[in-house]
Amino acid sequence: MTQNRTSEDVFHDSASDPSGPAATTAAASAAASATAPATASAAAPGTGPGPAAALPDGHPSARPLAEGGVGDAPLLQRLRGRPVQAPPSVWFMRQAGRSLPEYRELREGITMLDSCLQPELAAEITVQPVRRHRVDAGIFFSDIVVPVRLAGMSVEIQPGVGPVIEHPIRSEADVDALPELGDDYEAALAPISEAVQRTVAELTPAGVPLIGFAGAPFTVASYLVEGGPSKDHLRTRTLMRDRPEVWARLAAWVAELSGRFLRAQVLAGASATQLFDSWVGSLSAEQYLAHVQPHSAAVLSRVADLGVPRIHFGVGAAHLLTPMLEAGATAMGVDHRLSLRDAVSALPAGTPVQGNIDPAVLFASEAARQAEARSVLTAGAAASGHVVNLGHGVPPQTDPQVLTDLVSYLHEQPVPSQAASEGRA
Ligand code: 1CP
Repeated sequence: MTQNRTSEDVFHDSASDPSGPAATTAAASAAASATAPATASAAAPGTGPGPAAALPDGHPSARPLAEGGVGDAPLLQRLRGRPVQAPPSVWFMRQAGRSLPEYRELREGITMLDSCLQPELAAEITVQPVRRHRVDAGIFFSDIVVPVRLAGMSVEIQPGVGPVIEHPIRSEADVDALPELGDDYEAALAPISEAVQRTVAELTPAGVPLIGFAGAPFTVASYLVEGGPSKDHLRTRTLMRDRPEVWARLAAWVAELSGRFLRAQVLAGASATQLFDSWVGSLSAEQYLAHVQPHSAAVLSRVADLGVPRIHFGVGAAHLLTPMLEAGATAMGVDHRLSLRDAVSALPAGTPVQGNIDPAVLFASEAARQAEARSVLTAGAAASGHVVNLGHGVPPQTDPQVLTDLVSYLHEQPVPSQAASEGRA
């Protein structure tokens, strides 16, 4: 554990990033000062819906880097679509977890979900990949089914399988019996808030923001209905078609569950959010708009007033990019099946993007990996802001050194100009 080390020991040189506080456009800073209270102006997003930032005093995003906060960290500026003079920003989905030997060591003898609910452990696991790889953000170590457990339902994450629900939700009676999300649920979120507070106490002095996350209603509900991982989500899609009103009650319940989980993380110190709708690609645009988008919008609206960037990510969801943005996201995560260039052209101008290095290159030659990294940087430069990520999570068998080397390679690259990205330079 790190409690005997100061964050300066842990992060030494990254605390004095030579890029310094990032530049903002005149329009973006004018918008920020016009709408946000002085203490939180650095947190106002440049794009997207939502009123002025209302973060608690002392929140890491309420102060700029120069004053010991993270409000203007380059990664956050890029997520707000503001131009930044700084090396590329990068983090990896599933950067915390099984690819790290120090994670496997800490997890010995404790189940996945129990480890998420021990604040000191969850904070340490969140910080591990930041310390090792020098990525530009932490992703909170938790899981999309943690709130299901906190609401009182019986769920386990089985090694090698994923989330397994003891009593799947398949009928109207099952939906009637869903636990109420009252004060008990609020109290149950306390270990999440504590874990976030412990994490940001370590990350903030190094200028590294924490990204909070939640599972979107379709993806979480698909585990609840199927009872575990599923390839085609057939039962869930059948429920949506057969009993749309029952589906709508289930999805609304999940939206409240996930939305409150996400809000607790932001209030406790997370500076950006990501809504994972990993399995939404199995729906048509028509089904998404009718039965899912309003519920995902309900989750995102739970944090809109806090003014932190809201990233929305789905797998195989090229046909849903704009509807997912319109659910109230301010930036879109793109998986590796879609070219980042096509994603940028398909999205409304000014939409920041995140992605999308193919995880397969983590197992290919260094030359192939670096070529993919450069190509993703070039494509991303056509967007108003680009944060580098993989197109999906880090595979457990990844050699951690490959990730560390990829981060340092990315940090050495110039950010290509928009003209170069468009083939004009
Ligand atoms: O014992 C272990 O180490 C279990 C592996 C593991 C880990 C490390 C699971 C089981 N979840 C997590 C943590 C986790 N899950 C994080 C935080 C860490 C990080 O990203 O670095 C996050 C953001 C998630 C989110 C999550 N859980 C998603 C969305 C992202 C994605 O990968 O698409 C999903 C779909 C889950 C469900 C889940 N949890 C775990 C597994 C193996 C799965 C997927 C199972 C399936 O295929 O359905």
